Amino acid sequence: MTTDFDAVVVGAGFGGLSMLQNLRQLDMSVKVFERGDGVGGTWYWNRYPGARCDSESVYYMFSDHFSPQILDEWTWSERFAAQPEILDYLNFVTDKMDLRRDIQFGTAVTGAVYDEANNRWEITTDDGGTTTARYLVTAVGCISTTNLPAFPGLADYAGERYHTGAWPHEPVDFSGKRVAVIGTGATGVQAIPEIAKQAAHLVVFQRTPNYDIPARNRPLDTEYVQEVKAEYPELWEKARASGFGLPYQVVEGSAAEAPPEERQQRYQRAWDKGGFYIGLETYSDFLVNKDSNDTISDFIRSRIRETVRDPATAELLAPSDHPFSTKRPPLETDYYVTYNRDNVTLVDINRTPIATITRDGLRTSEQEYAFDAIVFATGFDAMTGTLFKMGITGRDGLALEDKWADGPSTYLGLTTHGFPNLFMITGPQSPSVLSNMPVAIEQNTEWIAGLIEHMREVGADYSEATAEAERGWVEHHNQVADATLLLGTNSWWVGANIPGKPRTLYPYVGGVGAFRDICADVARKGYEGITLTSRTPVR
Ligand code: NA7
Repeated sequence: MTTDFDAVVVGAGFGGLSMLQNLRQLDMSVKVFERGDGVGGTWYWNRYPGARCDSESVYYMFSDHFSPQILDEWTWSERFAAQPEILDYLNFVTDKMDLRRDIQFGTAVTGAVYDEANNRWEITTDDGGTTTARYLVTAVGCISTTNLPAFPGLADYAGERYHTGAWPHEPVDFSGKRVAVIGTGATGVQAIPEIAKQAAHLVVFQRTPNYDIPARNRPLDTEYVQEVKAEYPELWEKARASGFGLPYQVVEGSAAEAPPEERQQRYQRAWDKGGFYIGLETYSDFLVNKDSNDTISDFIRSRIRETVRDPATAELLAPSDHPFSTKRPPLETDYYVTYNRDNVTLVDINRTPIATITRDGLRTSEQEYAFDAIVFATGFDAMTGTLFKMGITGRDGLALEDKWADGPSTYLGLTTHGFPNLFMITGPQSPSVLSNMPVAIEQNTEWIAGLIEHMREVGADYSEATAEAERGWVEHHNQVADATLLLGTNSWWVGANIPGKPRTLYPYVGGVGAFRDICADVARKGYEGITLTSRTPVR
């Protein structure tokens, strides 16, 4: 069996599939390792009830760059696709492009060490195998290492226990059961209404309320889909040049300076339309102007108070500790109205913290609860958690985890000094989770493939970001982040959900289009900031 490849790619979600396809076009030998037993990444693991994409499905797919044929052949059934349909799509893509034959499933990477003498990466896997490759590309996703907080007593709990990010493959039936959900991020907001429909009683433990926007999901009619398909070339170009990877109509202007009636009308129109339009197509300064942000935050709080019947519950659900969009605003379907059901209770764990998990349920500072099942919707050690678990070690025995002990340091989020020929897809300090993901991913994979092709042309087999270029990128990244309100809010975007994690903005907030231009400029200048040489010894 071959154990040496031109490239090893880790992960077979959107990122891994796109990278494999791009590298194949360069006639490279590629091996993909995927820890799941199928393709899909995030969509393979997150099978909890209600799991759905918050990007509109017609834009949550590979673009015409990847395959115009697939773009034409695939038709989504809903405005926001549910997890099973996205997984079907990714399987469809995999089979259409015959990608499966290069993917080794059920195999996790346990180590990846740069071998300086041979200018190759040595990759070890949990099946005991060792594989070598010139290039190593991580396509491990941004939210792939689950966060299970270390609640005291967790080991003693005797009931059913689930984490939304590692959901069983068999359907879970909550009928007639007493269920707890801990966590009200985008995942909890999707799962809670579905679980409430089944459970005898559901208790939701909330630490921080979010500004949840109505999704207004609906089946897609043929006419609309045909219209979108006809416009795809322009729509994708628009998405690539946009701030957040979506082809929405950017409306410049400050909310704070707008007349109140105009503001109200715009907010209401976008609210009625559903989806992220309210943040993206009304005014453009929510992330940089607190006064503007207050206007939209107030608007959403009013909608929550209108919807939730019990005033005390409504007050708990109305966020006041952070500005809108400084944490990821979830899209909701029946979330707020779920609290009008008789079988649902909301507990504020800021006021009455969870003291311990018990054998039969949990105890807060105020009360004992018994549960048949506890669902942890407690999120992920995002952006760096999975990279650190892989044992990536660069030049001079430097571990990635040590290099980034005080926070990530990258060049364009795609490379990092000291780790030759290592490329990261949607790495920290790239737009990643602040983009509609497929758009960010395609830019990353195309750029990486472009660099490798260029290396061939100039006879190089060694690439490494210079320390100076990296310093420049980190400085720019931080400057852009500092100009926003994002660092002031506790969110997983800044690592606040994981005790001890360095606080810094993990994704790049300068915009998808701006980032694309910067990367294109770097490429045009012969990959400025990256040392390209020939190092492989002649055997
Ligand atoms: P999130 O957004 O990180 O949400 C996790 C939730 O769990 C959130 O409400 C947290 O409260 C809560 N949480 C986390 N740790 C604890 C502890 N220790 N005690 C109590 N509550 C806790 O993860 P999701 O899976 O919902 O969404 C992740 C992304 O997936 C989402 O942003 C989209 O991009 C798709 P907190 O808000 O931290 O106070």
